[in-house]
Amino acid sequence: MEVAFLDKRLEKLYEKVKKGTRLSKEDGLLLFETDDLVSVGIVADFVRRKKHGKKAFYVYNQHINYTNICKNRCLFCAYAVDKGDPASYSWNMEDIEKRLMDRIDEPVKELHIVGGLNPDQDFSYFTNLLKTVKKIRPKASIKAFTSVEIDYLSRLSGLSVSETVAILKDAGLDMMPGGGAEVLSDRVREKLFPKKMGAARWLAIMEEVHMAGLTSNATMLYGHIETIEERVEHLMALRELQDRTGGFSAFIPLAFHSKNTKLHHIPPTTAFDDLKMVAVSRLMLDNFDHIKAYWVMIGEKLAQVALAYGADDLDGTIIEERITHTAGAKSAKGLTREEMEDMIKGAGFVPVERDSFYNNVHGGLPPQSKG
Ligand code: V47
Ligand code: SF4
Repeated sequence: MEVAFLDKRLEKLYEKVKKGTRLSKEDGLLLFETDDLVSVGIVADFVRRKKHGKKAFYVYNQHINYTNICKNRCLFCAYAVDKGDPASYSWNMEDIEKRLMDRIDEPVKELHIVGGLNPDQDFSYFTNLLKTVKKIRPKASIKAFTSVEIDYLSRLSGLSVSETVAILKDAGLDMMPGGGAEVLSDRVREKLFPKKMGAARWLAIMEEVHMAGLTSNATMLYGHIETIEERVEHLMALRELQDRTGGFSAFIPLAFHSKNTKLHHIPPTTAFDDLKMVAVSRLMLDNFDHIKAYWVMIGEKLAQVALAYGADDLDGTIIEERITHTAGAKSAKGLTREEMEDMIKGAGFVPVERDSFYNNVHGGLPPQSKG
């Protein structure tokens, strides 16, 4: 089918995409620069439909943020506080058990567990945490600890990354979330997260994690001080690593929320930019299976639209999201399975409830036919 694009430069790019030719850095820059969002969306939707047809995935999940004490204190983070702050908390195993038991009657398939770097928690805290969760929820997968936490744990234990991962796997770790990457740029790091690991280390840890047999996601925090070029370089660095390891599962663009952060002067991202980010990610990350539209950050309604701009996954039901809501997110704190499915159907797609590894948890049947 012939498509007339407003920005004629995108026609050539569409031809490349149809032939399966990898997009270059210049293509990435053009995709971000152009105002012709609809055409970018058409190209991204072509790829999305080729990979997933009308399927749109979601997971029934629960978040556990075990502590908000963090020694890194990144400037964009509203969630972390210092030790001794009246708002600080750190959950012990009884607290974790209680959180899990509060929702034990729900069909949770994935536990998403991340927290700050709290110097009072030793290595055994993390293995106990995994074992506690596995004991209470043996059938759910544990997606836990970002690259930043793995790096920290390897230092705490004095073991290599692969040895650390092997111990965590033994204790119940199934896969890793994609946080902590922020923008893979030393310039941005120096300005916004000087105490946290930089691009080279984030990528090196991910590579070792993949080599040790765990899969992970990847993210990019956008909408603050990063340039378009830095966004493209970030996507290309992920693509290059994925070529070598194949260990990334999904990519999640994270829209910056500035409320209660040191960067509160930065306005929210626009719907235009949010859709652009999803679509360009879909196009540049040709070797990633999944692109998530994280409804918590871009809102439920825009997440529906994002399904037609390259996204194939809306993440999860959640309920207790803290990181983005502390920074001013206006989205719900959680959604029911029915709400998730209505969102997807309302956007013209077919909901697939998945586990952490994108298996259909209903074995190919829609959930309502399983009673
Ligand atoms: O690492 C911190 C980011 C991440 C803010 O892998 C902020 O499935 C916006 O990584 N505004 C945590 N973002 C969230 C995350 C994630 C979420 C959903 C799914 C998955 C997955 C991963 O949130 C942090 C940081 O990059 N973040 N502060 C803020 N103010
Ligand atoms: Fe700590 Fe993560 Fe917040 Fe940075 S983003 S301050 S590492 S919790």
